[in-house]
Amino acid sequence: MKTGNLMLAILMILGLAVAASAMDKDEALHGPTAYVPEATSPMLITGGDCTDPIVISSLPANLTGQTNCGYGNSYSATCLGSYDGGEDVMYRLDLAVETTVDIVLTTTSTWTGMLLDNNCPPDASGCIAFVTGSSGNKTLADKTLAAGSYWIMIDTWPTPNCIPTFSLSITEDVPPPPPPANDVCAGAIDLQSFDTNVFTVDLCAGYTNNYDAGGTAGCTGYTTAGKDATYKIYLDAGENLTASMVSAHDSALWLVTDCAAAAATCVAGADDTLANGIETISYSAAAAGWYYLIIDGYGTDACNVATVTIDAPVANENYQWGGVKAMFK
Ligand SMILES: [Ca+2]
Ligand SMILES: [Ca+2]
Ligand SMILES: [Ca+2]
Ligand SMILES: [Ca+2]
Repeated sequence: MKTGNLMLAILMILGLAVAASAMDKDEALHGPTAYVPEATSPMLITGGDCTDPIVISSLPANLTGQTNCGYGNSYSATCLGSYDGGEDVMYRLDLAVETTVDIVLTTTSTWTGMLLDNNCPPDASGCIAFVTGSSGNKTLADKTLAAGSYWIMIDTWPTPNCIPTFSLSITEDVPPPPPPANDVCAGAIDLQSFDTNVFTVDLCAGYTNNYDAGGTAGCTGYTTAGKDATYKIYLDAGENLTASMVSAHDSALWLVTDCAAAAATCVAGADDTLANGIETISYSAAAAGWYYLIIDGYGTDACNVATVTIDAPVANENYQWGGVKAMFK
């Protein structure tokens, strides 16, 4: 019939237009898509669909010898795009507390996809995360999930219609401990709280690089891109502070009045020697106030155990540094 032919022609043109606009590199590589008939009744196999997922309730989970062949194509309108036309297997991850996880699909199969979502069936768009690709393993890394249940679906862009064998591992990311409080000036340690004027600090023990004295225009003459620790001391106008440090790395130390503008408010700095050299600063307070001593280094993220020696005024009621009780007015 004429109308029928016209409709067919329109559909063909529309189809070609859609195909042309959606054609990307993956599609060009993949070739024709095969169609796996969608499962119309519940799959009577654990993992077959959302009603009976494979439940993972403790971590780490290392599931080897997994497959989705024979699990049916239950879902093909998910955030995986073309990568959900094959058979799919569903996992449910139950978390009792907020957890940061790494999810890794290991397989030699091609055209595989993996999604993570808090809904099942998975959302057509706006999954928590997904990963697809023509080859290789698939990783969803560093996903921080609140307590609750999550679904992981593993599928293919046919062909292949399914993945004969794969491994799924879910491991908890244990974040590194937070840096010491005196990594930044907000947690600077008052020098007069020490019972000695010589102390060590291991700049590699969680400290980070927060402060840079700048380049040639800065008060150390060089950048201080090393990891830094902060100390503070209250000086009256005219009081002197002498500080030195030595470390196996190319160390640097500097004294500032405002850590938020450390380079600009630096009043003394030293980076005159290389590794194992002694750096010394001496400063006579121009005004009363808190001064922040930054124990630092030259190289990017450089660190080591540093030995710091302080000569400074100690309040009369707080005689703690046996050898340095003098006021240097
Ligand atoms: Ca599917
Ligand atoms: Ca720091
Ligand atoms: Ca630094
Ligand atoms: Ca140095």
